[in-house]
Amino acid sequence: MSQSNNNNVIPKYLQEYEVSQECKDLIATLPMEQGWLATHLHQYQGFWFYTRQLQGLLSCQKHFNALNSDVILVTTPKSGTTWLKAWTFALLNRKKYPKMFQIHPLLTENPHFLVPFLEINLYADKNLLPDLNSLPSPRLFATHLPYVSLPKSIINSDCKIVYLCRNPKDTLVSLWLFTNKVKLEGSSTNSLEDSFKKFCNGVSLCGPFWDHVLGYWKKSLEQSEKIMFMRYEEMKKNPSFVLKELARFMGCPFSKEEEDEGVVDDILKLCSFKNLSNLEVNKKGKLPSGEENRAYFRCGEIGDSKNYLTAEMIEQLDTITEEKLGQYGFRF
Ligand code: PAP
Repeated sequence: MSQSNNNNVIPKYLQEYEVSQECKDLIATLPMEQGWLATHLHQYQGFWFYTRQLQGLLSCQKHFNALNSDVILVTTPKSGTTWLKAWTFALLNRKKYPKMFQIHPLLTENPHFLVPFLEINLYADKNLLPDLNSLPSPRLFATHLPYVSLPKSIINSDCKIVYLCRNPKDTLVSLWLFTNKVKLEGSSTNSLEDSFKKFCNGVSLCGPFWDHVLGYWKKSLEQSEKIMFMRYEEMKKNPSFVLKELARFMGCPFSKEEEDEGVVDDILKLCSFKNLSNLEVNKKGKLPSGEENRAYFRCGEIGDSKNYLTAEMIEQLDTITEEKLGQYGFRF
């Protein structure tokens, strides 16, 4: 079967894309490992990216112009990206959709459709640059890029960065189950043992996980006005407090009237795992890139990883976390 015929049956996100000559030349010089989902991961600027993401990274580093009013969501994969996209989208658009349980884009579209990734969606095509000028302000974008790989305009402008991470045990298990779920039917599944080893060695999407977290943790301590550092576990345990902090950070704090009218609770309810995962669009729909929306909703709990990881695995992950982050005062 020819590549083009073959690509007709392979979802877009699993297709191998032609990358630019610049990207090919770079790849030839980079360390490479087998990917979790895509065929390869390439190590660039100290982190691991799949081929198409590397193309997008180079392109957005060169072409993305952040505006002072932009809000950039940065997450380690599987740390609650979908949830954070929903929260921030709902926060910024709450005046536009006052009857949010009747008419709201989140009721009919997946959060990933509403808040695109820079390097994975907007800049991933070697032949096409997005026109982002007509987007309403404040523009909302997402990325999984580590701090060292961010486009310079994000660092140098006054745009806001919202960073979200999650404890590495739940992150790993969520990533492992997700990649097996969205693999091509009939292809071999990743074993937990192999995925665990790779994750511990830093060879995971935008890994090493701990370096990703540390990069943003250090910067958030230096620049708390610019970078808000969030944890999935805090969102789960204290949602209304964190949502209000987030709104304040993003420059759209809740008014007393809004709080009295229950807008905080409404947004939390709209974006809850229960509500989003039960919507028709998230049960049956797909993203333009082909992933089934339901793959982004599994159980959404803290500590579910203990049902999969052995005691030794848990100990090893805890030890790495303490070794790598403990000295910086960071704990999950
Ligand atoms: P991404 O980084 O690939 O975009 P991301 O959304 O971070 O994915 O990961 C999905 C995780 O967030 C899943 O976690 P789990 O595997 O441990 O269950 C998913 O269930 C969880 N999730 C998605 N939506 C919500 C939500 N509304 N509330 C809480 N957790 C959620």
